[in-house]
Amino acid sequence: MILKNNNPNMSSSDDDQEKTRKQHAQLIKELPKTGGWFQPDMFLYQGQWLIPNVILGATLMQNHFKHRSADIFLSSFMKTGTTWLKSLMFSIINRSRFDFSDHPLLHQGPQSCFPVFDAYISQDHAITNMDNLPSPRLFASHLAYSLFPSTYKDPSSGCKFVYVCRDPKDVFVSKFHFMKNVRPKELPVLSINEAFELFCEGLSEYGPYWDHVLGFWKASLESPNKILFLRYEEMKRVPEVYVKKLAEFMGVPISAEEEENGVVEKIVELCSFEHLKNLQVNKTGVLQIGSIIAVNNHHFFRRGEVGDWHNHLTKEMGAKIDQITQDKFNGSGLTL
Ligand code: PAP
Repeated sequence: MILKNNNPNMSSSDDDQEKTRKQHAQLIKELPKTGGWFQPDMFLYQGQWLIPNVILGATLMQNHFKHRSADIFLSSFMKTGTTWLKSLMFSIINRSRFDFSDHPLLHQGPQSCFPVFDAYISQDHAITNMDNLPSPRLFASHLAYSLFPSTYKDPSSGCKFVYVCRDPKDVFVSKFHFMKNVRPKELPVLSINEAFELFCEGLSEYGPYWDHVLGFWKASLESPNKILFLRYEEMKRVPEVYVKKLAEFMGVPISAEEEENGVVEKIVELCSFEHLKNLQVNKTGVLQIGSIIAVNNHHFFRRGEVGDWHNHLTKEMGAKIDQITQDKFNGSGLTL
């Protein structure tokens, strides 16, 4: 069953949204399912493995979300650098509003900078609340490119995506550790070997990983002004370059005067892994992700390194992921 994709610019009443929620309950019953990493079940919805609440989020977006030309989605697969990008994008766009020495990031942490769209949209009144947010609105999402409404993706809409990808070996290791911390105790333990096989088969939330990346990669080739495609490893190497790129892409380029005043370095420092990890809010705070799950902020800051997979995977496991990556990306022009 495919839910009807209405024009997201049409106004949508609570009744219409209620209809989508009811259809969603029926939809879930009809989708292929398998065991989840964070919940008992995940379901294959339009090519992506998702938990029910996120499928509801996707269908609400497809049917009721009213986009604006200034909207920017931070899109990513899980564990590819979302928290970092959130901090960077928030501090870049708000750099003249806040003093670096008394910045909201210091007190609230990156997670509260802007909504985790996939979970937030299904909450009561979320669509109305999003309608009331000032432009430019920033949202973070792990949804695949193919799930976004065509009206949002149309180059004439003006809406943008910032996409960040990462070496899948490090993504797997990061996701495995995160899962160990938040997987409900009632579920059987998922060993690293079992999780590895599932990840390689594409069976993990928001997976398959490679399809997720390819979706945004291909779209970024077609519309480079609409989709900024970034790599975590490159950003770690030269973060200053990417602060400038992000600012340019978001329509708020860094001026020569700002550069002279060290604004780029201040943003890099504010958002650095070491700085954020050691803030009190990120040591003790808790993120409530929709009604689904509450996660301690410190779980979003583990190692923040390139190549940590060497400490957790065998050479053979690394080679297996590399081979899948090579096969999947063959002919796409994409290398990681
Ligand atoms: P999410 O999908 O749950 O939102 P996400 O933020 O995308 O997670 O990824 C978390 C990873 O980014 C963690 O990687 P690790 O497990 O390999 O350590 C986390 O440590 C890393 N990370 C968080 N903040 C930063 C940062 N400021 N700079 C670099 N890496 C970061």
